Amino acid sequence: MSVHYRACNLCEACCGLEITVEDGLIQGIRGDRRDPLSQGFICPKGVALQDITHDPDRLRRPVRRSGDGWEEIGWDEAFDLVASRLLEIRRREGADAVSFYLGNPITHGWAPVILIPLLLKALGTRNRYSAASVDQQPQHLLSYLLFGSPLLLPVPDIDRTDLLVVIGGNPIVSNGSIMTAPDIRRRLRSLRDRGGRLVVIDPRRTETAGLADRHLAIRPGTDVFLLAAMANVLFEEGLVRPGRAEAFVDGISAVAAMVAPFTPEAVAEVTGIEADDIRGLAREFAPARRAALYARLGVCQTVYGTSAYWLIHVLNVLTGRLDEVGGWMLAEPAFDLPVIGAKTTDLIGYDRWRSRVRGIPEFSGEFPSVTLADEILTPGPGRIRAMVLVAGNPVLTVPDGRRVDEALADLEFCVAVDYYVNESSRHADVILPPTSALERDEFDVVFPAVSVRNQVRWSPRVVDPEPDSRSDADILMELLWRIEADGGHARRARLAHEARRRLMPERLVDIALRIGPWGLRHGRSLSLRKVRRHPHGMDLGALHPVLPRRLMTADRRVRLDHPVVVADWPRVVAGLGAPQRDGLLLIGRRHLRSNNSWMHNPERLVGGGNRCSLLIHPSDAGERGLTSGDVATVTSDVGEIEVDVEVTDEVARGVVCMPHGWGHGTRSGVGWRGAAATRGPSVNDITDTARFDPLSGNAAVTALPVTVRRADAPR
Ligand SMILES: Nc1nc2c(c(=O)[nH]1)N[C@H]1C(S)=C(S)[C@@H](COP(=O)(O)OP(=O)(O)OC[C@H]3O[C@@H](n4cnc5c(=O)[nH]c(N)nc54)[C@H](O)[C@@H]3O)O[C@H]1N2
Ligand SMILES: Nc1nc2c(c(=O)[nH]1)N[C@H]1C(S)=C(S)[C@@H](COP(=O)(O)OP(=O)(O)OC[C@H]3O[C@@H](n4cnc5c(=O)[nH]c(N)nc54)[C@H](O)[C@@H]3O)O[C@H]1N2
Ligand code: SF4
Ligand SMILES: [Mo]
Repeated sequence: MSVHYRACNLCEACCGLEITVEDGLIQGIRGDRRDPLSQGFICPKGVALQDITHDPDRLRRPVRRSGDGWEEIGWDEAFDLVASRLLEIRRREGADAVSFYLGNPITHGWAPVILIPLLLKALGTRNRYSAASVDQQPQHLLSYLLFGSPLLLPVPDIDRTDLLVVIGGNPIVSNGSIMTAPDIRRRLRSLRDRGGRLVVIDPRRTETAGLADRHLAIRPGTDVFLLAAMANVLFEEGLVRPGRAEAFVDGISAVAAMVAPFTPEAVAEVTGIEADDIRGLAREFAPARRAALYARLGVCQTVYGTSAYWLIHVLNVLTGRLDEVGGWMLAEPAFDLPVIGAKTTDLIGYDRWRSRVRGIPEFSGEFPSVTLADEILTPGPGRIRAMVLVAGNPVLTVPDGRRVDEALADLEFCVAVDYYVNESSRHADVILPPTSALERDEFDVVFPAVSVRNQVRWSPRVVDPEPDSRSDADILMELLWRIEADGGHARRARLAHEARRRLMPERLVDIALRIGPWGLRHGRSLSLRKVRRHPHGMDLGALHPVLPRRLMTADRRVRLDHPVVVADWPRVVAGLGAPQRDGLLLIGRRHLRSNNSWMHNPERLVGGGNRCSLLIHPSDAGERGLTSGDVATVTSDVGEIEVDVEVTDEVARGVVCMPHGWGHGTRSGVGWRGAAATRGPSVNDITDTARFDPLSGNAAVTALPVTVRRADAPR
């Protein structure tokens, strides 16, 4: 029996795990009490890593499509086949004919983060898509525009604040997002124990709202108006005090003019929040000794995603929270990806080119996922003919999933780097399955950049991978050199490959740590060796002010009235006066035992409260003759689905709510048998690719206009 310590890599909380192993089999997983950040906290998904590791439904060898089934093939044969098909299509149809879709788990491992940019460069394709454009692209875009790097993402200094306003996030369930703060419940409780306050703005009385001093049930999709009105009050009432930020922030007076039309009275009706409450919130927020406004998906996944999230920055800046203790702070990670990333890749930029079919701007070298199916299905030069799917499931996670399904089926060639035959990888010609998380050494290069305390850790593997298996790193490196070898560069490509193998990950991580902010070059002495001496993770302390030093804009200043935001502002102003549609607005939700589309296979995670159901307010249900347990038909402009109903006043009137990532049973040929036996549709079968934030390209999956009726009622 041996005991191992490492970080959980399933979500952004990165909790410390204590894992007991006997004869190569995991016996149990608990929270690591000696982890300085998570202090023993764990959620049910962390425990279920055991099931993922030993899941018999997981692929362990490459498979190739044969007839209507799969046949196992050797790794070399698989790599050669994939590389030759991708290269043949590139030669025939051009570089943009080969496309990538990168799923959420790619950020939970060093290998995809470091290697995929190299692969994209080698392939030379502009057709790159990721889960980020159904998620947080407004945040990255604003960090790029305001601070100069998409990864300079401020987080609320939750452990030291006196007032936290959470807008469109449910950290008690999501465990925090773009905010690595394990055991959020403990942190929010201690905020209240020290006399602080928590305010939640959300159309649903969420689990986080349950802990709050105040919950405001906003009408979905209208945060931009509420936030603009709060800024308006600050200007009107002389509450603007940017403090130290005044020295490096420009454009504050221009912002005053932008928010002028948004008086609390002007927005009260559309937001469903009374003018007095809006004033009260601004008046409470501005003078608080330490305060932060934090927002996530509910704000990003709207047609005003960038403008609304911009106002989160604006309000934090106007009240002197940016870069201040207890406010809106930036981490300084030991592996400084925000700086290294912005300096070493040519991916970073905005609107340098536009998508072929719908003319949507690229951001960071990506097009938004709302246009992926268009680029596959619309004929013409530059059309996507081959896809590389890495750790994603766009059929269930991208709007209008039925069309994504159709598009993937239409490809000439598709390869998936994934260990499940999911609703998307079932379209692949070849699947390359990596080892699972606990079978690989890991070093997190992403989440320390959004952590509420500076921290670093090396996570050694816990169980040995099966013989003849490959990690994500192995797979991506093998594909990379084969692509680089194209056109007679075989020798050079092999040499580069061998150099990368020697460098990654240990030496690369060590170098990055030594030259990074906590390394030798800065008079501190962090190295990989030192980090490895801390098996429970290394706490580098509370966040400290880093601005303007860490700004990466050309003039090292923040332009608050950024022209990109200003140019789109008339749309926001017009939106305030636009007529409202009849019907209901659909929002999403997450469950503690779910993880997007991919953790529904372990039995211990599904069932009970974790199910795909439609929440509807008693009055709305009554009007439609619906009671809990009935099946409802939910119809959008795109299509309809049938879903079990739960009547609850947890959602406001006019709002219905269901989770995404389900619908495994409605599509044939998937390999996760447990998931396939679950009930409920994919909400993305009715979400709409026409609804997106035109600045960042982010999908607007929340506030979807729908109608609801009993499934057995006449149309
Ligand atoms: N309607 C609606 N749609 C949404 C959302 C919503 O709130 N509402 N949320 C959006 C958000 S925030 C996100 S992030 C996306 C997620 O969208 P995706 O990233 O497309 O979907 P996931 O379910 O995260 O897919 C995970 C896949 O990665 C595989 N995987 C897991 N670990 C590894 C690994 O270590 N290596 C490899 N190679 N593969 C691995 C799993 O087997 C699974 O097949 O969904 C988005 N879609
Ligand atoms: N257990 C679990 N944890 C997860 C995940 C998971 O699937 N399961 N997914 C992970 C991923 S990929 C991500 S990106 C994060 C997301 O992290 P969060 O953003 O915290 O996650 P959500 O629970 O989707 O929270 C969004 C909240 O916005 C609210 N909302 C919807 N529309 C609006 C609106 O128009 N305005 C306002 N103000 N609120 C609105 C919803 O009711 C919901 O409470 O969670 C991560 N953690
Ligand atoms: S909250 Fe759960 S899934 Fe997220 S890191 Fe912690 S144990 Fe893992
Ligand atoms: Mo996400």
